[in-house]
Amino acid sequence: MRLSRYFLPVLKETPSEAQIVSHRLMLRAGMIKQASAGIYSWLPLGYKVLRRIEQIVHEEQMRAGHIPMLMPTLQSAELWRESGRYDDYGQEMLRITDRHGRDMLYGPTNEELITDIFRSHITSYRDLPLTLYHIQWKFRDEIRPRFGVMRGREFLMKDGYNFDVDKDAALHAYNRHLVSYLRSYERMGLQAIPMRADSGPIGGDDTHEFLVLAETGESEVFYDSEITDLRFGDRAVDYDSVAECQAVLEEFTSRYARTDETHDEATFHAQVPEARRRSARGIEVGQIFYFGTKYSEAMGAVVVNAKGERVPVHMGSHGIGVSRLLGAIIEASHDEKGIIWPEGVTPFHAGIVNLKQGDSAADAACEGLYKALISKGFEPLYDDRTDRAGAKFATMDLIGLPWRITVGPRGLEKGVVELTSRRNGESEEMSPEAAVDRIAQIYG
Ligand code: P5A
Repeated sequence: MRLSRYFLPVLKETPSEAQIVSHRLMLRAGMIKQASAGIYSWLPLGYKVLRRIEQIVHEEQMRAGHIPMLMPTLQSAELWRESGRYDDYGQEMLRITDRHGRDMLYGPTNEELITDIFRSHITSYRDLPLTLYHIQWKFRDEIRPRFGVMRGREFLMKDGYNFDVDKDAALHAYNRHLVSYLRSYERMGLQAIPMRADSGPIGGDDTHEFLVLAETGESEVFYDSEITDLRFGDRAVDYDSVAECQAVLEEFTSRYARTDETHDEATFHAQVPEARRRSARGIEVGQIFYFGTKYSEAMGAVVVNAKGERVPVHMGSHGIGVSRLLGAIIEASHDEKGIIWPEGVTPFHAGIVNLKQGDSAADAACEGLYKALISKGFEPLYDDRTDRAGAKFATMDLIGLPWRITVGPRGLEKGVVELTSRRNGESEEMSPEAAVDRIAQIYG
């Protein structure tokens, strides 16, 4: 993309309505624009990162054997009356009446809709296990939408639903989700810690929230500091292996880590030596639930098991806050100049800054780099405007591309350009060809 032809409405001023750094930076970097309270338009740069996060989520869900689909945003109130949640959900639910006077709602989650799909088509344990998921907009009429995309009213969620013949099989699905979530967050450059939590309106007793530690997080958390040393890393887990998935669950959840809803001071003291006790704040970027037969019993989602008995199907649901993740990543990765995107989610792989637009050698070298990167499958953002160098650097720092290639007539006389890391500011001179190779290596 050439910046002269892109739509990147960066703001010079710090927007006064934004209280936390990720919200400020998303507005300043021209990623989002508020449409109304808690509802945002995703401008091109923000949309690009959103799509990259979605892509990682899709890849990791499919790797775990979960099946993508798409359900609508608007749902009929009937299904929610069947489960009993129509009244329970209260004012958070946006209720709509259509022209025929039918009660509709903008889905805050999809347990009812997916259970209805399941009961219409599946009657035998032979069709299980089954996990379906989608990435779709949700609406919750939050009383205090704030912090930009962190607590929106309209927000993008990946929500997945497992259907299993009994509790053991459903707990394996729970563990599989935990493993796939650990992998997903690490690919986004985040450490998200599973913590025992409360299940709220979704239901069930088994639930973990995934929290990214950050001062601006809305949740208060208590944990054993040893947990922050755990990394999922590159390990290959067989998602069909009950033992392997269970081992990961045990490794990541055996130490004390709870949100304030389930925190118990006496247990904390009994289990964790004082030097390792931590209390902090965290951003909830996902949550997994096992709720057994709560919905299947209420809605008649029944299968015939191997013994020929009709049993309600065991279920769980599993959510990732896709749009919230942009805020969480920025909270975890920024400096005073702007965002620092982890390579896994960056909107462009590298920025190209032409220090002297109009200089024939600089222009030609930038064009060469731009085309070479594209031909290798990368997306560069080429700042081909006539602005002064300082302004170009400030924009690149603000929007946070992890790598910048700077091209100027003086360097070119020696046959070099400069490759700079956004994270540590270190620069290295090299030939344009070597810069392209280095980018290829980094993203290899
Ligand atoms: C799990 C999937 C559920 O709704 N039903 C389907 C279950 N879980 S949840 O914890 O309530 O939401 C899942 C994740 O969505 C994000 N989230 C939000 N993001 C932005 N703004 C909001 N108002 C908001 N509410 C929830 C969180 O990341 C949460 O973990």
